[in-house]
Amino acid sequence: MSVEREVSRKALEIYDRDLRPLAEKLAFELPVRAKEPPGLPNVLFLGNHSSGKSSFINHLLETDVQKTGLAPTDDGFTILCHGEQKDTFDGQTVTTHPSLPLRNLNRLGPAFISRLKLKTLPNPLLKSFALIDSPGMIDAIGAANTREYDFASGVRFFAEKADLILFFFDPDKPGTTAETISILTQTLAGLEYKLLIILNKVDLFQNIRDFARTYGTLSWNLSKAIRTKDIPHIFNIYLPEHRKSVSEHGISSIPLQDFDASRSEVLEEIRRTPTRRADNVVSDLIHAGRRLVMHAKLCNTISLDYRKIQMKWMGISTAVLAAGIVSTWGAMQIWPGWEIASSVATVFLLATAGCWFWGRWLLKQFVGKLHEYATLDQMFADTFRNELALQDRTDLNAMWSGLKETARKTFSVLSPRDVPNFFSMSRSIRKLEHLMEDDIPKLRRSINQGTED
Ligand SMILES: Nc1nc2c(ncn2[C@@H]2O[C@H](COP(=O)(O)OP(=O)(O)O)[C@@H](O)[C@H]2O)c(=O)[nH]1
Ligand SMILES: [Mg+2]
Repeated sequence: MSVEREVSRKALEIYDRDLRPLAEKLAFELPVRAKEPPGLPNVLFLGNHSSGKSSFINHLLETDVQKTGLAPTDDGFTILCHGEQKDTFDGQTVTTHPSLPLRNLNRLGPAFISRLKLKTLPNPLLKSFALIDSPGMIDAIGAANTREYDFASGVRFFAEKADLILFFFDPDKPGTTAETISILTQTLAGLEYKLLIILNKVDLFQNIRDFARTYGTLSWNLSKAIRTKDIPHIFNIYLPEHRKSVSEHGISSIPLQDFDASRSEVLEEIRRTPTRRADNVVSDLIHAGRRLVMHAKLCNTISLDYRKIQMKWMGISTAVLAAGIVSTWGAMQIWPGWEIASSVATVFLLATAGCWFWGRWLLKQFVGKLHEYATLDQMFADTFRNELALQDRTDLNAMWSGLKETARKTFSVLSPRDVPNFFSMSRSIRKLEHLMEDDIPKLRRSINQGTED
């Protein structure tokens, strides 16, 4: 545990010393882990509604603490942690509790908080990690109508803090709901290293062909949604206490012994959560660093483009003004007196003002367009033209899809004028890249040495 604490301390130091100053200048939001004390290791349960998240929690804790059922039972998140007594607290208590590092949750709004619950129970497992149950995902159209809070932001908040994320699917909806896909592609982009994919309720398959078909569909959907090199391993499980009896089916289902082993592996992964912590702290730091580098490079491109327009129109205005001065002087030489010269001067002054205002208008248009995804996509393509031309950089594209919204928010509060100049930005970026290649891997090695000792 002391290695873990030491790694957390060093990671926080790097956040504060190397990442935060640049992040603040560029209105970039660092992950929650960088802002708050780490708190207890925790496991986040995500997935379609009625895929068995709450049932799995009950199975793990060997008690019926969470409500389960086929109809959507929950519309908010529930945190389960250790307490001497079984108790339930509301969201307000959770966010204001001094020993729970969850104050930042307040920014998700009152609708989110009013649906948040904290349950304590005297289960020894919960002494070493907390569990977070989430409301099931639904189709986008339904989601927009029924949820009064930003579900994706809630998921992102807990996912950044989590040490393990279990993503549940069931034979009914193997990855096809719109909300599931968008959470996987956007909200969890870059956090795949803590993700375990679970196909639950395998007892519902009546034969191997059904199982193979669903497994194939799920893999296919995942390959499109999770854009990492390797497709994550899928754990196929069922919960014995919910198993449909053979007589209910009328037909015998597939042999289930093998899936018992798979369930044990998942349970083992959950029990290992505390030891994943130190590794995750470093992975989070790398993830945050990479995002910040990408964001900084993008800011650099945008600020350069902005300054190009600015310089161009300042240059044109100055040239017109200079031409005006020369022409006025020339006019005075040819037609002595002010009569003609003043008209020439007026024409040129108006032309200068015209150019100046035109430049201002173009800059305003440029800033306005930064709220559009298409413009940001173009800026991303310009920034990483070389990298993207050389090979298929799925990783860059995936990171970009998770960062796009942040970039859009940034440029609603940050003017390209306020981005530090090109040289200072390039220096900061180089320093960060060095940190990612050198200092942080060293930190990772220190964990391995620490655990070997
Ligand atoms: N056949 C079968 N049913 C399950 C299994 N796990 C959960 N269920 C059922 O699925 C329904 C939804 O479960 P629940 O835990 O509420 O899903 P949640 O919405 O993801 O939390 C409940 O009626 C459970 O009885 C399983 O492994 N096999
Ligand atoms: Mg549930």
